[in-house]
Amino acid sequence: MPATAIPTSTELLEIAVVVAREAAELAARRRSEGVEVADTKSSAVDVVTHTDREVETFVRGRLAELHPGDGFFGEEGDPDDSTTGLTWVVDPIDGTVNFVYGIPQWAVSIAVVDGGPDPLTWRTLAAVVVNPTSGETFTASTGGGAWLNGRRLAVNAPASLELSLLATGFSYGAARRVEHAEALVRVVGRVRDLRRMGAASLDLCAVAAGRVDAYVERGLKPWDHAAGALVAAEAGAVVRGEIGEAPSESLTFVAAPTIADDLAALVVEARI
Ligand code: LIP
Repeated sequence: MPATAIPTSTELLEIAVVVAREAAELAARRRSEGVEVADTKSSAVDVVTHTDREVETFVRGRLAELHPGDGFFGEEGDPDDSTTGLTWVVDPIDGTVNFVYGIPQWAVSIAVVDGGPDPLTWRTLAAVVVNPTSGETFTASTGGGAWLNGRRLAVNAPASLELSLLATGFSYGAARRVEHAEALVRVVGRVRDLRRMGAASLDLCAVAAGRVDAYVERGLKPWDHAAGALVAAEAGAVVRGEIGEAPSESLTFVAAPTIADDLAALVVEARI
């Protein structure tokens, strides 16, 4: 592809899948060798491992080889500005605490967006989320649908909120975790049940795959939701942040269309 050509979403997805699978192999190998925490970030429980940093450096380098001039916006390192209009949004290990504990629910999450590193204004073109432990590769491209290992995905159509399975997550800040838990007390009796699986990208893909009916979390970083949000949207989910906005650190709201309005009302009523 000539360097000046504007790549299609499909071409970008092909690059994302190749790099994400290479990164997933590296991360899985490091997991098998034993994982060490390198540092903490926003709190004593917000950890970063040497593998987080190693995988992000690997992904950054491979994307620069395959698509030079694009921007890079990852969890662990400084952003690179884009000279092409495209920016890669990367969480090298989403579900870091699960990764540290050896819980098989963590992922390499890569999205490519048209625009700069602002989730309120970018347009996601392609996305891949790889769970190395399960061997599952979730993919999506704008208008190209959502897929799991080559199988087309579609969200559930739950008959009511009371029959819906809701996934969520908690902050690394203890006070915010308590607030969210108090709000969930006002929610848990209004839905089928709750699930807290520990990796936002896989939670969003779970909505796409019909494994849960909705996902709501406040405080996510852009790299947590960038890829999974496109997978969920292309599977037919309602995907938004605050009313009329895209997902952001303020709110990530993703739901099967049949319950989206009722869940939105419950989010307000329960003061999530
Ligand atoms: C995590 C998310 C999770 C959220 C955690 C954390 P990380 O991302 O995937 O849904 O509840 O607080 O943000 O830190 O593992 O990349």
